[in-house]
Amino acid sequence: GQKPQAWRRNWQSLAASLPRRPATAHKGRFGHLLVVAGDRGFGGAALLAAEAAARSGAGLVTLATRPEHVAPALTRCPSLMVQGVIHGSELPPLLARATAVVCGPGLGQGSWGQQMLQQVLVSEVPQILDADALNLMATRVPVRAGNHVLTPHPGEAARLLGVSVPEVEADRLAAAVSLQQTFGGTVLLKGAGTVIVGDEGLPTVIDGSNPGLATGGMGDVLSGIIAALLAQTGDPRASAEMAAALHLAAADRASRQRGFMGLLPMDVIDRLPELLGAAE
Ligand code: NPW
Ligand code: AMP
Ligand code: MG
Repeated sequence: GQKPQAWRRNWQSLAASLPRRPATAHKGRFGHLLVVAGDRGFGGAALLAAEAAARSGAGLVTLATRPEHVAPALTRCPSLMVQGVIHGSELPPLLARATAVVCGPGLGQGSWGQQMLQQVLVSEVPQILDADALNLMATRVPVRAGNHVLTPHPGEAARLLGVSVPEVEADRLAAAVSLQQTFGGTVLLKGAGTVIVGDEGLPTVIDGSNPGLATGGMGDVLSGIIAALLAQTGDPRASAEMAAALHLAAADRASRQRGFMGLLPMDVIDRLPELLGAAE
């Protein structure tokens, strides 16, 4: 028969590659994630990514954010280690302790965000680059090929490729492949029928759609999930695939309960542990 252009996958088929948790497990085995996020006005994006990561089994999560977000973040989620940072020079000691880093949710495109992104890009830490990290890459900051996962939505993909959103949407598979060829690493193109492309092998499409996800902050949750799985597995592509399927399965559960309208990122985050637990 004809060769498939892409593998179509769902949560059930991907859950098997999750790391095991033996009875003797301790937090040091499940990675230390650094979340670099949240310029002025976008503290929520940082917190959503960090809390989603904590609910996705990361051993430790440190959030590096604008100092004004420290107190609200600790009030909301005291299991996080929250560091207020002002200059890029404050990041390397935090990066040195991280097994993975996610940079971009609510990062802004000003000098604060640029400094933070520069430090992440020069580090060797496996990294998820999302949102404003991608917007900065599209205009100012060159990315080196390597151990990153890029997670553009169609608007961000269009900026990175220098084309329009309808052009991206007209052939999502081709857009994702083109991004991977240009920037290297693993590329996850968001939206209904999320596409994941790595260095080798066929692309993966995560089957299914959920209009409840079409609201602010849902992408920040996805970044946190991918990053937490990357901190645990060290495998960028498998983490991206599992996370996209898990994010959709959690949204499907939440929307069965509450419907599509008014679904919030926290509703999705709340469903993560039960899905992860059932998959073990
Ligand atoms: P249009 O309108 O269709 O032409 P932006 P952002 C397009 C932070 N956030 N299919 C669409 O274009 C983020 O982390 C903070 C097709 C749309 O106008 C970022 O740092 C929150 N097109 C920052 O805000 C919660 C699609 O892209 C444009 C598409 C800006 O990020 C919200 C929007 O993209 C947010 O996460 C699709 N599926 N999806 C917080 N609580 O702190 C998007 N587009 O201009 O990159 O803005 O995504 O809101
Ligand atoms: P962002 O635009 O960065 O907030 O990301 C939105 C997140 O929700 C991504 O993970 C998208 O794949 C997902 N999403 C948005 N709309 C849909 C949809 N209609 N079906 C499935 N996933 C969606
Ligand atoms: Mg986003």
